Formats: sequence, C-alpha cells, structure tokens
Amino acid sequence: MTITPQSPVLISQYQQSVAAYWNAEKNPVNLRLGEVDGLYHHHYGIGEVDWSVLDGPADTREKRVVNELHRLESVQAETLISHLGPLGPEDRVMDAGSGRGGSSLLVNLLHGCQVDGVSISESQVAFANEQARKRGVENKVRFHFRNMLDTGFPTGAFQAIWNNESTMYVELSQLFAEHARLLKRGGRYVCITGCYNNAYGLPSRAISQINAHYICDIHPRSTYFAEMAANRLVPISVVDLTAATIPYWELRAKTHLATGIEDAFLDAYKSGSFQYLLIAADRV
Ligand code: SAH
Ligand code: GPP
Ligand code: MG
Repeated sequence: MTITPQSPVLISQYQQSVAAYWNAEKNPVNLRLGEVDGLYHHHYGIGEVDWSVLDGPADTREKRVVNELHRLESVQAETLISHLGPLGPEDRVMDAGSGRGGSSLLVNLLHGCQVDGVSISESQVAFANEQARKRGVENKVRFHFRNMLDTGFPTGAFQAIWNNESTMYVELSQLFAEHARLLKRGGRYVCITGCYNNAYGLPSRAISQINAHYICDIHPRSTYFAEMAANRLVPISVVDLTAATIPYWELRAKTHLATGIEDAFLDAYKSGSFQYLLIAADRV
C-alpha cells in the first residue's frame, strides 16, 4: 500500500526539470552495467582497475569492460554501506535519492533491514520497485515517489539514512534538517558526493561542465560540514575518495560506454578543484 504524500512532490520548476532528466534517462553506461546482476547504480566507481579487460579478443571486450565498471560501482556502494554502522533485520533505513535502487537492494541483501528509497523520478521508482519484486523483497524494500526535502515519513523512524550522489540536487540546509528529523538519536548519516574544494577557490570550468551535464549544483566542501553542524549531525569519518575514483574515469573514458563527460571529471579531479568524499555522521 502506498500512502499518498500530503504536499506536491515537485515543488519547483528546477525539480521538475531534474525529474524529467531521470524519467527519460536510459543510458547504456547505466543499463548495461545493471544487467550484470540486477543492481542498477547511478553513481561512479572506486578502487583498483583491472586494465586487462581492455586486452584480449575484441568480441568479448565489451562484456569484460561492462563487468569491470559495474564491479567498481558496486565497490563504491559497499564502501558507503560499510559506514552505516551495525544494522539488522529490525532496523529501518532510508535511501535519499534512490535512483534505480541498487544501493537499497544491496543494504537489504547484506543486513536484512527494511529500506525506504525516495526519488523524484516516477519511472525510477517504478523500475526500482520492479527490481525488489523480482528479488522477492518487495515487503522489505520499498521505493516511493517523494521529495527527500519533505518525505512525510515519521519523526525518528530511521536508524540510518544515506545520500549516494544525490546531495547536489538540493540545498543542504533543507536536506539535513529533514534528515535530522527522520533519524533516531544515535542514528547514522552517510553521503558520498562530489564537492568543490574551497582551497582551490570557486568552481572550476570543469565543475561547471559537470553541473550543466546533470542539471545539478555541486556544493563546496565547507557547506557539508557547516550544515551538518547546524543540524545535529556530527562527523565521525571523512574519507577522501578522489584518488580512488580517478582510475574508474580513466577506464570509462577508454570504453564504448563513454558518454562525453569523462574528461570533465578527470580534469576537475586532477586540477584539485573537485573532490570525491565520503562523510559519515552521527545524529546526536
Ligand atoms: N543514489 C542512487 C541514485 C543517484 S542519482 C545511486 O547511487 O544509484 C540522483 C538521484 O537523486 C535520482 O534518483 C534523482 O531522482 C534523485 N533526486 C534528486 N533530487 C531529489 C529530491 N529533491 N528528492 C528525492 N530524490 C531526488
Ligand atoms: C548520476 O550518475 C550522476 C549524478 C547523481 C550527479 C553528479 C554526481 C557528482 C558526483 C557530481 P549516473 O550513473 O546516472 O551518471 P552517468 O550516466 O554519467 O553514468
Ligand atoms: Mg553511471
């Protein structure tokens, strides 16, 4: 049973344009990878690359490349999940900006928890619910067409909440206020995000290209910590994943799945203007 939220889900023309992007998105770099094991990710990869996938017989190269990019994106999701703290079947967790549901399904698979994913894309929500049904976990993992800034879920309902590459679509002051409301005291918040480096200055050209490509607004590193502090979220781990994600982009740039944004990411990371961070915080 789906409870219809009280207020409209899309509260601005900006959010309508973001929803339209995700409703129409059918990029092979995401769909071919998801088909590997039914976990569909809309985030990037980390870790050491097996470069041998580019060698060997041409007729099987595409399959090897797809498997390797997918493996790196799954390592990213596992890394985020490993910072959520101890979880069990009795816990309820929320995936804020849940995409096609890969991270939510993985958390349920690993810890058995009840998961609520929210996305402003109705087609993503339908797709992700279908994946949960195919796995027979539709009673534990549910995806909702809701706004993560105003979810309508009860106060203190969640042991953990995460944003996997979805914070750049919202104002962090509003997002963290809602997360602080939803989390139990002692609960855990984790995000993996690309942010701009205050020590470099304001956003570089490459960052502006990334913003234009995805219709997003990459925040400065400083805003994450300022808004967490203002919303009872106290950082416990900060991991700079920049060096760990560069090989993913170098591999992706050399494959048939490249979308054209690879050089902007490589330029942004290598110039020092952009950082790929994991931040974990306790709700106090
Ligand atoms: N976390 C997922 C998807 C990341 S893509 C993954 O790792 O695979 C970014 C997601 O943020 C999309 O699903 C988009 O619909 C969602 N999103 C953007 N703004 C949102 C908002 N205001 N409320 C809920 N979801 C939002
Ligand atoms: C989604 O990944 C991209 C984002 C959520 C926004 C930008 C993220 C930053 C870290 C700045 P995707 O898997 O849909 O992108 P692609 O189609 O390029 O693989
Ligand atoms: Mg992708």
